[in-house]
Amino acid sequence: MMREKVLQALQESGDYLSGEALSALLGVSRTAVWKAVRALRAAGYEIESHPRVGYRLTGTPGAPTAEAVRRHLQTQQLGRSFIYRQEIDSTNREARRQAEAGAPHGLVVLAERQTAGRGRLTRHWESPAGTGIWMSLLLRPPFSPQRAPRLTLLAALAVCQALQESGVRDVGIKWPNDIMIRGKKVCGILTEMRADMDRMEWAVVGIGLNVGQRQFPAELAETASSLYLSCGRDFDRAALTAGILLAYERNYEILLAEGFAPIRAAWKENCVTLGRPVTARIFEQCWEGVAEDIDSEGSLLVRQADGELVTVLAGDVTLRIPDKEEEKP
Ligand code: BTX
Repeated sequence: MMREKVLQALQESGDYLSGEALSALLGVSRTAVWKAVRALRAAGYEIESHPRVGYRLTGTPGAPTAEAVRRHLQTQQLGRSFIYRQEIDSTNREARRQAEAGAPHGLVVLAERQTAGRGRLTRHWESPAGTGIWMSLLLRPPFSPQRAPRLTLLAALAVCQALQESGVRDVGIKWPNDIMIRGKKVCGILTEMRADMDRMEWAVVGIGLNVGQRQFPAELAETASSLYLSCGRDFDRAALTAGILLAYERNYEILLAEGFAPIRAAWKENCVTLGRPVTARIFEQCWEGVAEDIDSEGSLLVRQADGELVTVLAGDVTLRIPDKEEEKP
């Protein structure tokens, strides 16, 4: 359908596309392009148009704008301050800037598109417009920086719970910070902080969840997935954002009131890593064995072939879980 083709071209471009370029690309008249744009707008897509420069996609139905998220929000604090941007370098960077400028605990920064979305170790995080939830939570936790990995585990658990509550099946956590559906990554988490020896000044928990992507760039096609590709349907990103924030706040309150034990138990129930052979690599170091447990700091305990139990800290570790076939002797 012409509507879908115009939408895809605008999504892929992420910038202005002239009516002329669109009509040449799709092999139809400019009137046909304009009609498709009008139909998309009627269906809730926001498309800016300017004489000479052309069309640009600025919003999609179910976009997690501040107003849309507020309609679903049931939290006390998390997301009550909310910054929504069409485009940003990275929501983590913006949340850090806000934190340094004194923004309160609970601020959420969310962008429709990131131009410099980041994973760990400055890896690139693919964040196109109209398809994902790219957001960062600003927290001012009353505990020491050694406890920071817990904030990442909380986020993984919150995303998992919110997805399950939205009817998503087969979702699990790959230690420490990936959410997987049937072996493919749908969400990544990046936690950063400023702290002195015994107190965290702020922590920023960045969550990148693939929701509506119909396809991924070739280099990610094997490893990444979206909710649409895994479940075969669209999700309301605003409702999902509010669901994740509610789940995070609940877990955070449990952590403060009861400690890590109940979080650890819930986390373990949702983990796909435990009980499986893993290779954990961090820079030059490498451990191989069976993932046995996580400890009270959220570190992974790996039982090596010689029987020794090693503790692998979260952070920049890369964890490989061999495919089922590879596990066979
Ligand atoms: P990570 O280092 O575990 O994963 C990064 C790797 O994941 C990349 O090297 C690439 O192979 C793959 N990848 C890149 N983009 C995607 C994607 N959209 N879906 C699946 N796989 C992908 C994970 O780091 C942490 C990601 C956090 C992203 C959020 S988005 C909001 C916030 N702002 C920001 O800049 N980062 C966080």
